[in-house]
Amino acid sequence: MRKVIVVVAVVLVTLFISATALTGCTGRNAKTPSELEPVEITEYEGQKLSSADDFRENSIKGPQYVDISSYQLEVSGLVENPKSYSYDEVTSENQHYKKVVTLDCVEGWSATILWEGVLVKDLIAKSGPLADAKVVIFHAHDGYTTSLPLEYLMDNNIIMAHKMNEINLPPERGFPFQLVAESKWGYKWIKWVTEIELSDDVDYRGYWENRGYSNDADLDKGFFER
Ligand SMILES: Nc1nc2c(c(=O)[nH]1)N[C@H]1C(S)=C(S)[C@@H](COP(=O)(O)O)O[C@H]1N2
Ligand SMILES: [Mo]
Repeated sequence: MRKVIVVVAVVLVTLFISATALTGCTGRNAKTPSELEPVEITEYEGQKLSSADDFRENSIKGPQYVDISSYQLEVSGLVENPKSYSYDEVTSENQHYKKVVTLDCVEGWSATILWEGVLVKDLIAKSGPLADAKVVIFHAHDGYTTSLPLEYLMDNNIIMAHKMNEINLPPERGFPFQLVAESKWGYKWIKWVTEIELSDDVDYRGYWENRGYSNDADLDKGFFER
């Protein structure tokens, strides 16, 4: 008999707690405005922007659909502390930066976008680059790779973007992250970034670089190897 009373009491207390929790929750929801899907902006500080739809999708394996619940960004190679971050850790634990930058593809088209994201140099600093590290090799979900000098990334505020024109990157544009490789040809703007690997391999060549495109990829020089 005593057992039955105890069980009944426990059930009642549980019901009471969940009821208050639920009403409390409903009350809060009623007061908090619901976020609507943000809309892509077309102009920023007087400058006309291109749209996320203005890109020619020609990635080596087509658009990648990254499962964000299992996604991890690795910072690896010649660092004191290799790290692995979730999407939320990258975007909530680092200062965000915004900049209008134009992507120029070797095919002759370009797109001017307001990018927003975190600085690659902040992520690298958190892992502590070793003295031998000279190059950063970026890896992507589709197997694509490209590399850039560590110095270029540390001396410039190079953004790894999760937003373009105030919306989250669409899957075709590289969600969760695209490198905004300012002043470099489009093939350095790696999409669907999964790993930032510090290396001493100054001769490393990424996917297009290995197929004849300049490893410097400076916009003001040609894109074929001299
Ligand atoms: N992972 C990955 N990133 C990539 C590519 C790719 O094939 N795979 N293509 C590159 C090239 S050549 C360009 S011009 C830019 C923009 O390509 P998009 O128009 O297909 O978005 O993404 C770059 N980043
Ligand atoms: Mo390109």
